Amino acid sequence: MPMTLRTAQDQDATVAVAIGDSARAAEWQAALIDAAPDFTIVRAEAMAAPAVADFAVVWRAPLGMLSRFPRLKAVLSLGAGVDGILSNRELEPGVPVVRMVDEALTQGMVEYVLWHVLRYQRRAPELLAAQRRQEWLPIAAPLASERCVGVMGLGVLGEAAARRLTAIGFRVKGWSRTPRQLDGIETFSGTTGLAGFLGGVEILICFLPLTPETENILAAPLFAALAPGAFLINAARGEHLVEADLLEALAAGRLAGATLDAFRTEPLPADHPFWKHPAITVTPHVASLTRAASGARHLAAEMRRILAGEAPLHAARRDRGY
Ligand code: NDP
Ligand code: OXD
Repeated sequence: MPMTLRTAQDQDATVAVAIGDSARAAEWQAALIDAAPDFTIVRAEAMAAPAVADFAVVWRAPLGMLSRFPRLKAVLSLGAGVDGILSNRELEPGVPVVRMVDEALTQGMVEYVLWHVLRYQRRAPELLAAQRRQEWLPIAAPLASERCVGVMGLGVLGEAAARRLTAIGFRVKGWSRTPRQLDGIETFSGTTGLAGFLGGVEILICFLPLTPETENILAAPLFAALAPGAFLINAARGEHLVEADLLEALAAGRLAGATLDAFRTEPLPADHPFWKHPAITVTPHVASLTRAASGARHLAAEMRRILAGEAPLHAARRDRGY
């Protein structure tokens, strides 16, 4: 649902927002008015002259959207992942893309991760299945310090999750593209570091951006390199996962369970096998939602920086794809 935002500032910025969800469009419009009271906010579809737009604020930038705005100073993302924007062939080469970085988004993701990691560590799936059978099953759960959690992607979200998991006692390993050093976390990087990272991991969490290098990474060879009976949590993108390989690894017992928040097709089709699989938990891309109030403050601050001739704080790098 597109809308526009017009400022009364010297440069008279106009921003087009498209998120494809009218309820959230109204919420974002209100939040942007609060965050930038000196801006005038208008729905884009009501714009008489889209050619004057300085900024586009979008979720996945539907085709036909960006091409309506030929004079953009930047495209700002409503989500942390910018794959849906960077892959848009209507994005002009010199136009910066700004990522969503927001404390509330990070906190929400950390809570999602704690929920599922603790669920697996405390053997909740087995206990709940026993309850359904009315079976008293006094199984012991290992302590966090006896569990090894692997975090793929040590960016804004992965680092925050890895630190919190370390703080509550888990043994945490992390993997990134370039070398990172994080207190109390064993870190690995690049393709050469992948095997060392995966070895011994009992709960694997994916926080990678979707790029040509990371697409289909959650596949049979990777599952085989984890500790036998490991769990997978994919809070990144559906395209990271080879779905057939997951089903096969679960059937063979190489993986014990998976929690999936993002899918190749969203909403997940009604007849998809993941819905009813006893070892798969499906959540509908809600691991962490961008909060409009704090997200709009971030957007307003980045737009003001650009209007003032400064570089945005959280620009995606097109050369690396995230
Ligand atoms: P960042 O860009 O901050 O971090 C990305 C991390 O992945 C970096 O550590 C980066 O390495 C690493 N990385 C990138 N490419 C590779 C590679 N080829 N090999 C190894 N590591 C790699 O992203 P965020 O933490 O903000 O977000 C991560 C993803 O989470 C988003 O792209 C999005 O897909 C997903 N997401 C999902 C949400 C949901 O509700 N399900 C909500 C928000 C985000 P380096 O440090 O070297 O750059
Ligand atoms: C995402 C988000 O990138 O929701 O998936 O922020």
